[in-house]
Amino acid sequence: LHSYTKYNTWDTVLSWINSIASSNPSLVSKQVIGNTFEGRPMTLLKLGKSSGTTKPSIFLDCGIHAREWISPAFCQWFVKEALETYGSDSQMTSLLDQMDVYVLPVFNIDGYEYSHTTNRMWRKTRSKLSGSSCLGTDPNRNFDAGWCTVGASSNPCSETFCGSTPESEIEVKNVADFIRKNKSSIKAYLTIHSYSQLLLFPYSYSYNLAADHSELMSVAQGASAALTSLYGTRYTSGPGASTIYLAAGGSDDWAYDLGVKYSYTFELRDTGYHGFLLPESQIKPTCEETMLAVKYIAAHVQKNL
Ligand code: 0X9
Ligand code: ZN
Ligand code: ZN
Repeated sequence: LHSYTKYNTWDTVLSWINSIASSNPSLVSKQVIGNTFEGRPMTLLKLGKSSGTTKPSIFLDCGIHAREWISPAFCQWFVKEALETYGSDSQMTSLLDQMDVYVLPVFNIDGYEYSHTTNRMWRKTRSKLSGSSCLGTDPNRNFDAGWCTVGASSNPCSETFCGSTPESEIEVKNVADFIRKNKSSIKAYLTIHSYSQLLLFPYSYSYNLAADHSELMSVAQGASAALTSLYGTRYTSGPGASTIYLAAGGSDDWAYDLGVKYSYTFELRDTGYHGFLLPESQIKPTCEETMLAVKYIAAHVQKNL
C-alpha cells in the first residue's frame, strides 16, 4: 500500500504513478522513456497545465543511486504537493501554468528493487558485463561529461564503476536521449541524492568554475536559506569538485554542458548519523524543507524565462 511517509517498493511506486496520472488528467500525463536493463518501464510524470504549445520545463529525477531511499520519496512528495497546492498556492499555480515539470520518480529502478529485496546498501545499476562476475555501473559516473577521467573507476567491481562506455547503461541513455530531444524547452535539471545536506552545481569533473558560477551560487544559497528556514537544517552550497569531491560522468555536469544552465544536485538529510538508513519519521520533514528549496530554484528559473 502506497504511503508518502514510507519507503515504497517499486511495484507500489508504479501503481502510484498510474493512479496519480489517471486521477489528475488535467495536470498530469505519463510517458515511458524506455525500459531498464531488467525490463522495467521508466515512466516520467509530466506536471503542468496543458497548453497548445511546448512550455518551458524543469526536469527532476530521483533514485539515481539505489540505496538513497529518501530520494524517490521526495519525488513522490513533490508530485503530491504540486497537485494538492495547485490552485491555492500562488507560486505552484503560476509554476504549473507557465512551465511543465518532468518528474522521474525512480531512475535506477533495478537497483532500487535490489536494495529492497537483497542488499540494502546497493548503489549501482544491475547490468551484466561480459568478462566480469561483478554487476552494475554507477549511473552517476556513466554520463558523457569528462567520462571516467577522475573520481570514477574502470574496475567493474568498484562502487564507482564508470561503465564500458559513456551511456553504456540503458537507464542513462534513456534519460540523456529524453533531455537531448527536449533540450530547447528544458531550463533546469534537478537531481536528488542523499546524504550530506549539500546543494551542488557544476563542475564536479574539474575544479574550473562554471561560466554561470556566480548566479548558480547565489541561487543555491537562496535555496539553502529557504530550506533552513523551516526546521533549521543546515546545508552547504557550492561546486561539486570543491564541495565534496572530483568525480566525472555525473548527470549535473552533463546537463550543464548540454546547455541546461540551472543544473543542481541535492544531497538530502542527514549528515551521517543514519546516512542512507534515514528513518521513515524523517521523510515528511525532509521533503517539506526540500520543497522550499526546489520552489526557490523554480521561481528563479521562471523569473529568468
Ligand atoms: O558521488 C555522487 O554521485 C554524488 N554523491 S552520492 O553520495 N549520492 O553518491 C554526488 C554527485 C555530485 N555531482 C557529480 N559528481 N557530478
Ligand atoms: Zn506540504
Ligand atoms: Zn547518490
